[in-house]
Amino acid sequence: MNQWDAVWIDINVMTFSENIAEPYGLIEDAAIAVKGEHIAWIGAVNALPEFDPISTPVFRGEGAYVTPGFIDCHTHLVFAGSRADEFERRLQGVSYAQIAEEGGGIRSTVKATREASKEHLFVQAKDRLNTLMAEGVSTVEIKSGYGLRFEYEQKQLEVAQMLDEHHPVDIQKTFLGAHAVPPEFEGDPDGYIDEVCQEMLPKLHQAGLVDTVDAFCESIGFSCAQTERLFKRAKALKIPVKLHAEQLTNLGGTELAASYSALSVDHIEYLDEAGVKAIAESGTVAVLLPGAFYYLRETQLPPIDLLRKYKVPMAIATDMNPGSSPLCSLLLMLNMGCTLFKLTPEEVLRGVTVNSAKALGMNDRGVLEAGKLADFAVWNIDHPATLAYQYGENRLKTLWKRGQQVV
Ligand code: DI6
Ligand code: FE
Repeated sequence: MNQWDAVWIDINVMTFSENIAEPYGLIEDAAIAVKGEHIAWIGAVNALPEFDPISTPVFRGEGAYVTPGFIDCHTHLVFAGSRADEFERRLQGVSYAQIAEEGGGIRSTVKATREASKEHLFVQAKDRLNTLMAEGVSTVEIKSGYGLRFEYEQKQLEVAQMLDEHHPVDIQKTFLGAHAVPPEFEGDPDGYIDEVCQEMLPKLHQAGLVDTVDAFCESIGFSCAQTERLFKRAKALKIPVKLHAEQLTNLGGTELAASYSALSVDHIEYLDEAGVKAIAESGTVAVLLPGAFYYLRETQLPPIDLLRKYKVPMAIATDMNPGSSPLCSLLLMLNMGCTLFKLTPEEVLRGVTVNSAKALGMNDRGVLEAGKLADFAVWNIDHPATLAYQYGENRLKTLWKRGQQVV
């Protein structure tokens, strides 16, 4: 007889497994058995093997739908300060790029984040993480990039590390030292990239604080040549890369990222067909960020039809940050992905599960199959598309992380 730690019955499971041809990988009237941190068995309830019903807790879902725990694969949620004043200015017609050129934007958050204590950053970031978790999120990527000097980037990444250790949500730590040129290197982006490549990255990596490396490749950020120097260094250290690319203009960062087998390229509103082909070949995930598109009132849509044509996996994330997406809700991104980008509810839900796991290079989660982590969310809904269709009524009943109930 099977010895399991818990069994769920009376549920409909959106597995997103490639082995199940139904939309959403749906198994109706399903059961899930958990052993330790993993799924031991999953399938239709009438095929559930025998187990000891006396010693095993059995949870009844009363017809609820179950998804993999959601994965927010692009956030900047460790930061201090607020940019409400800039919001007011932008509403008066000043552009995001103009504010950045005047030394505001990212730089104003850098100032506040440098001044903040680790404890302050931790408490604020923990609240944001709790907000995401209350909507079914169980894995989050967090970028640095508001320190821009070794000691401050280290502080930000250490806070991300503390969250990973002390919060149930799993964290991937991304070094985004090449987010903006800091005041110390004003007018000398190449000098700053030298510092990033020769000092910051190797030391932070050695301290165990860097899971992946990212850069802001943009007219108001870093050039392709500068980005490539960083990618070369990351490759030498065997750290996977990803890139903020073609957000405001097309610089060709996506092709560069593809040539370094990047995990993902993110934003990509201005991506062209050559870029889409390049990531189709490199297996790079397209991370779409509808919150930043909405908040910046962008009008250029990402090339969704081309991404579909070349079968590029698409992920959706919050980009949670104080400047271009102060929106701490992945459920809202599901709705925006459909309304703004015309994605289907199934596409956006794949975008926060199976494809966002791919974007993080994690193959132990994002789908519900035997052997994967027992990370799953139980929803009080009667149709899978409800999660994308409506917003504001949070239908999460419970969230299970590595087999333990966390919400
Ligand atoms: N792109 C973004 O959307 C964020 N960073 C980036 O490289 C914006 C960050 C900010 O404005 O603070
Ligand atoms: Fe971002």
